[in-house]
Amino acid sequence: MVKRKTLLITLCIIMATCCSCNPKAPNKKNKFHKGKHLYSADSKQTLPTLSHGVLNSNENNKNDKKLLYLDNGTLPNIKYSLFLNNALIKSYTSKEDTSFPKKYSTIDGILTFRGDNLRNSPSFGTCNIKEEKLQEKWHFNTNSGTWGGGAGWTGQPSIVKWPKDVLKIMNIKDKFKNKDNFVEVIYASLDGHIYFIDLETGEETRNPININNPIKGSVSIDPRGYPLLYVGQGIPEKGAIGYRIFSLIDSSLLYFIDGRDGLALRNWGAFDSSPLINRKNDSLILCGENGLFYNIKLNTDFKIEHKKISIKPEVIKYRYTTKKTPEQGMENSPAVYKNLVYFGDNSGNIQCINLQNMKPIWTFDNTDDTDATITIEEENGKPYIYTANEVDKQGAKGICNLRKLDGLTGKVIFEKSFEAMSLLGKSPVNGGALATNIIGKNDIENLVIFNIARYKNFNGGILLALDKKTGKEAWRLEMDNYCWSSPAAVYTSKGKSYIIQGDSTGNLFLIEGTSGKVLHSINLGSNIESSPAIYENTIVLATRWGKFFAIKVK
Ligand SMILES: [Ca+2]
Ligand SMILES: [Ca+2]
Repeated sequence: MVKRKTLLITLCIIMATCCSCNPKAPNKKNKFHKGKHLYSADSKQTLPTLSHGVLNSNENNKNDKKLLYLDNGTLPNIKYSLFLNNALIKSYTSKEDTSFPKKYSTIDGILTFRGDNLRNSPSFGTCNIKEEKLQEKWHFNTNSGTWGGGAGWTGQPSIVKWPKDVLKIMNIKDKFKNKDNFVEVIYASLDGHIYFIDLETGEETRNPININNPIKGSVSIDPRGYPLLYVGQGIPEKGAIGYRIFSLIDSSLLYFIDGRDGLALRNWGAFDSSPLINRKNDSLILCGENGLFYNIKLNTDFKIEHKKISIKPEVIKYRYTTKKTPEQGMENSPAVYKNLVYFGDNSGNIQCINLQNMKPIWTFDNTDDTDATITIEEENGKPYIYTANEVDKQGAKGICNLRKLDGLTGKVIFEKSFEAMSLLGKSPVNGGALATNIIGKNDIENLVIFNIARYKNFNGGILLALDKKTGKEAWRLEMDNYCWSSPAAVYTSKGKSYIIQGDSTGNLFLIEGTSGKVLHSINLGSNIESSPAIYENTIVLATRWGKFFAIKVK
């Protein structure tokens, strides 16, 4: 999902197709059994049997592209297959509780895209705001490769306050190891490097890691505070394309997932998706642009006293087709509630999968390409999800639907439709929703806030606040320039909300959360596609052309 070149490459792979604009009701009704932690569509589900181990494994069938029809009768719209370490398996059950812990991370900071498994926490801590102004604190110049530098879409950094004992054993410069309240920014660039920067000063804290290929997605850092970095590759230039896990003790590569996978139904190996790591059961989940969903038992062995970390992954791959999969692949980041994972795909399917047995629970036709990450909120012990689609397969004009769905059934709670445009052609730049929404907290706890690109006019956009219960519009901010960058909310200790929003001409806005009123803006010089991560009063984000910025909210 980078403009120009990426989409050129992607265009060679995709088939131009016209999808139905009519949203459909969810496919199926399933009975749900609410246990202590687990939700299941399968009343006979038994726990536990074995850990990430082979269940009913049959032949080693690496090249078999025939799909098993596992959920006979319950989900006629989806066919899927499961592979464990590349062997086809008939079914799977984890012996462990696969639900995510309520608190995503044990350490301070922003460790994955939008901060946690609900994908609704891009800001850490509270913001002390007096003047209601934005001010540059520092900027950092990246290199520039064929794709430029800085960061693209989704391009969010991680911001990490390391545990002291872990800080000691990593290859960080000594002055930072001994610095009080040291917080490290870890930022992957379109120039092919992952940079390490002191949040306070903008100085480099260690040598960059170079993967020699442009990175578009957002890095993840292990939520246990382990020195592990997870990063996807956006474009193939040198060598294989795929997903990498590095040790941050010595910057060594521990593991590589080859995105061009004989089991996949699409021969495109990029990863814009940012994974989630379940610290309770040592597993990682990730979406691939090859159409595979990965559930990986990491088998992490961290011996801090020996300054050693290793992983020994066991990989489950989930492959599927629906009646609506002209284009395979996922570019958004999986969102999780307990043991239920949600993601959208390039064809506009949304699905919910039970991590306990890797069975799909429901699918939903979300109209068009869905790259914006789904967000989740629990209401009365039940998950609800928010999602919005692009205008892509629909053509130069189409409908962007903002939706709230019941997370257990896929049933529509509300749906609001807006006309939007898209740039087609050899270098398409899509409109509709590319930005991930905000589910409001504190003084905007009644609101969900979406951004629609190319609304009303071709270059324009709109930031829209809707009532969470009804979908009724609470306020709107029509914008001269569209936004792919996700809005992010910060809150004062008293619970007053402010929205941070970057646009495609480099404007960064500070907006009052309750009213949508622009309070201040600064211009960073070029297109902001990246989404911000915010640590207390400091926003970190990038422009497409060569710069990372730390911006203070005063
Ligand atoms: Ca897409
Ligand atoms: Ca698209």
